[in-house]
Amino acid sequence: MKLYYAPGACSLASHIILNEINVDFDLERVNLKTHTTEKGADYYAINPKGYVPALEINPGLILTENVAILPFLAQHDPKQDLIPPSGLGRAKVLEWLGYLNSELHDAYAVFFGAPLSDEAKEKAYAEIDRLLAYIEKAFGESDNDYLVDDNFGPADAYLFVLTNWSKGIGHDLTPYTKINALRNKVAERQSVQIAMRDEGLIP
Ligand SMILES: N[C@@H](CCC(=O)N[C@@H](CS)C(=O)NCC(=O)O)C(=O)O
Repeated sequence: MKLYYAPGACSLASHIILNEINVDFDLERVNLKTHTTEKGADYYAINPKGYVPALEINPGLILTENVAILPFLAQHDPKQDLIPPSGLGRAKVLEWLGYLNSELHDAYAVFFGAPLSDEAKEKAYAEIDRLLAYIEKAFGESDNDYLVDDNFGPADAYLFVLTNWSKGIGHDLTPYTKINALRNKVAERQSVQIAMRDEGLIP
């Protein structure tokens, strides 16, 4: 398998899950400005959507979209801990992935387009806060160690990656004590440390 990624982008969640499942995989960095890969390939020819992540499962067989790639990779976990194979537990993981992808990811993405006025920034921070407040409350009211039950999984990796962006956009994460506790636990995982190091995000 090969993951097309950009350092620190949402593709980091797939990178983390690849490290968790103990498979051989390659990485190829994508320059999202020029849409070329580090090997000089035209990225549009690999993923016509132009964005990361893209997972090459076999030569020429490409899977895109976080909500498809993350459960696909997680189900390859030999211990079957990352995502339940069926039933409500699996649906709960997909429920979180849907929320993170279509709500929280979009709210952060506003900062990665054209520069925002101060007023637009305040509105965008407020939207991120509204979405995080839901997570803080829902997760805080559960007895779970992770977003779904007590097992780390793709939704935790995705939330970790999205909230990593707060610093770069000047958004204050400190009020979210439950989310921060979860983030700290996720950050300690070897899979996360290795992925971040391999993407050049930490020494
Ligand atoms: N719907 C896509 C969105 C992926 C996405 O937004 N990727 C960003 C990085 S986090 C990207 O590549 N942006 C560059 C671009 O759209 O050209 C998914 O969930 O996989």
